[in-house]
Amino acid sequence: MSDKDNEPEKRKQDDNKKMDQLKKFYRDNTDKVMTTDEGVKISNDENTLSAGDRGPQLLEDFIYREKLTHFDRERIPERNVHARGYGAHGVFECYETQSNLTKAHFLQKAGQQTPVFVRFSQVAGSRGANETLRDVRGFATKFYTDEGNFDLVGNNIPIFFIQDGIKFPDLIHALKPEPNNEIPQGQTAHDTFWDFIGSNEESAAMMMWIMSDRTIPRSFRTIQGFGVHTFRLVNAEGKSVFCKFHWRPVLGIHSLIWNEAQKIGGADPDFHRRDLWENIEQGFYPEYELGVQVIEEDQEFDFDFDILDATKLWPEEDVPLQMIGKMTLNKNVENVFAETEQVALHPGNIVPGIDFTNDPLLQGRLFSYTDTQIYRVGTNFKQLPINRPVCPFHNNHRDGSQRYIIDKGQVAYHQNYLAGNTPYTVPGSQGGFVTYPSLVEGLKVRKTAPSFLDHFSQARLFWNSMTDVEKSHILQAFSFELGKVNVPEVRQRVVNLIGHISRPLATAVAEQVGVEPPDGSIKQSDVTKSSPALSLMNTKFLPDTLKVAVIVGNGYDGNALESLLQSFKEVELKPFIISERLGEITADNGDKLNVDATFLTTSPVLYDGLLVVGGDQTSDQFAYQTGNFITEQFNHYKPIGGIEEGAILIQQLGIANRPGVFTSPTGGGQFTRQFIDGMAKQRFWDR
Ligand code: HDE
Repeated sequence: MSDKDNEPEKRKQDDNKKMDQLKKFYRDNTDKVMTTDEGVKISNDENTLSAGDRGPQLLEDFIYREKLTHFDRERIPERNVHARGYGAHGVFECYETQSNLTKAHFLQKAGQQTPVFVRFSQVAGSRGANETLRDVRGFATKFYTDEGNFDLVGNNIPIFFIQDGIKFPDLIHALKPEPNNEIPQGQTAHDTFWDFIGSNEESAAMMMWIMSDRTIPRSFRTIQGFGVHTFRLVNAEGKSVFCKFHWRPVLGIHSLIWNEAQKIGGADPDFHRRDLWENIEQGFYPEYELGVQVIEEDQEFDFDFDILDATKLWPEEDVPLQMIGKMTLNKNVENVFAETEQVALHPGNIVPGIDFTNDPLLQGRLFSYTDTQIYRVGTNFKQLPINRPVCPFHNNHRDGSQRYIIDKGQVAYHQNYLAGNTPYTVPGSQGGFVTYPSLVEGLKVRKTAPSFLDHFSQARLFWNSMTDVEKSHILQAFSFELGKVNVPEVRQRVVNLIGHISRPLATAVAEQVGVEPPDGSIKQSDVTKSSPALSLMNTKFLPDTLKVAVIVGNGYDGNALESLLQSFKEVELKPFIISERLGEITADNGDKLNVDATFLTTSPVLYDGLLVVGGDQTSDQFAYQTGNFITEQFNHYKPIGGIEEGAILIQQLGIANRPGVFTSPTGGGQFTRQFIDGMAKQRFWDR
């Protein structure tokens, strides 16, 4: 984590090729005269030109016409999936040369830096959706390399629902709000989604992942990212390996719990973007390591799944993850529309040293992204500042709506004499992209490969890898989601599908949603293997940047709190002072403290832990509101600390001896340590 006051770190924000390029397009309107888009200074921007004080308005008013016509066209179509998203700039740094694997320029030297732009998103919701809905999160990165843009357009889940892109519109039509009433927004808990799942066995493994806590992340800063598909890496000698890309968050992978996620949706529908924006503004730069899993060409068929099947992961225990670099997000955008909304990410954007495989889902994506971007942003979307590469780019593409590069000269075709046949192509030895010559043979067919037909082994592997707590959350998730499905037969079909993965789970879900357990003809997968890397309980637990609600009232113990806040700062825990009203509160020693939020303007679900300090001049209402905070934090398994009057309030609720609840009459060293360790642990499931 970067230090807030670390100036060199902060300066790095603007110091890369992409930012230099973008800065040329910034416009600062402060202290400037207002003009029309044609540059004419404006004398009055509040009244339309009218015929007399009370008369009709005049069509000749070019100022009014320009303002309104522009406003009328401000919106562009939202992305048909991943519409709600949030982006940031950063830098990727290579740990050491990967030249044995790839000739990709940005992976050749230790310490080599490449500017990046990342857009996180949720799949189902429209642009205004609440951000803590249960959903897959997109994790899409544009690397502005010296040899062109490489986009890693991934998700926070390593597999996908379907095996062939032709089914994508069906999946999304089922997932989106139902077309007859446009309900529900951004959620999978409805009939058509579960009808699709129950009718498509290939979605079984993904079904398990989306019912896990992965789909209710705590923060964009605590999600993993996966390229999902099998790509190729190709080195300078032309040797190729199969590869999967992973992002791993330095803070560990952390999630919300369902009840909390639902309440946050009301308390702060912008929860994830606010978290990302605030942390970057404060200099707490989110970091993610990039890792690759590699399978040699001659090992392609050594696995009990097809490595081209996007509904399968490569267990890390079988194919280890090698960390090759780190990304730091260190700058918020200047303008969300110009940058985040207009960015066009595309899995087809690759650079020499990276190539595609025959993964049919990847192949399907290669078509769709450019197509939708031309529709959504326009023919010349690649010329927009956020999308253009940082290396030179020249070709014979011309014209089209809103083109603003002015290509000089009379020639716009290849094979010419007039311009010395420029722009010219170069062979692979000089950086020209050469497709890896993989062997392809076979009949033209429309069918699923037989090697893609095992749908349950990895669903079972995932289930086997979960701890009891995670399993109970999956059961609750199924019970909620299917509980919202109106047609019993749809619920039954999903329960039957779960029966192939775990009969006890299917039986428990059936009981919750009022249908029959799977009948005896349905066989549960006999896979016994597990992959510990898949459990969120095996991630890292750090106190850094966690939010502590600190409830304080007038007459609080000034010395005790001062010392606690100092200790929080040292481990980058972020305290938020909560009290009855905004303004200042006064300690017993005369110290003053500024209140960040009141019981009315905030909510316990927005904090990772709670410290109750209280004060000896507080009201009954204060005690009542504090009690609500404590109960909610307790029910969500979060750490709770109390000193002075706060300790008494906690004792009165009868929870002082429960796991993760720390009290002390006066605070002090041991209490501070216990509380900070408790914060790092984040949840006390044994409560
Ligand atoms: Fe996408 N997907 N997708 N997708 N996807 C889009 O492209 C599509 C898939 C992903 O922040 C769209 O520009 C098809 C897998 C992300 O701008 C669209 C198929 C994965 C984003 C599209 C898939 C993703 C998108 C909508 C099946 C994880 C947001 C707007 C073959 C590896 C990128 C747009 C951003 C966006 C199509 C499957 C991730 C319609 C046809 C698998 C993160 O083109």
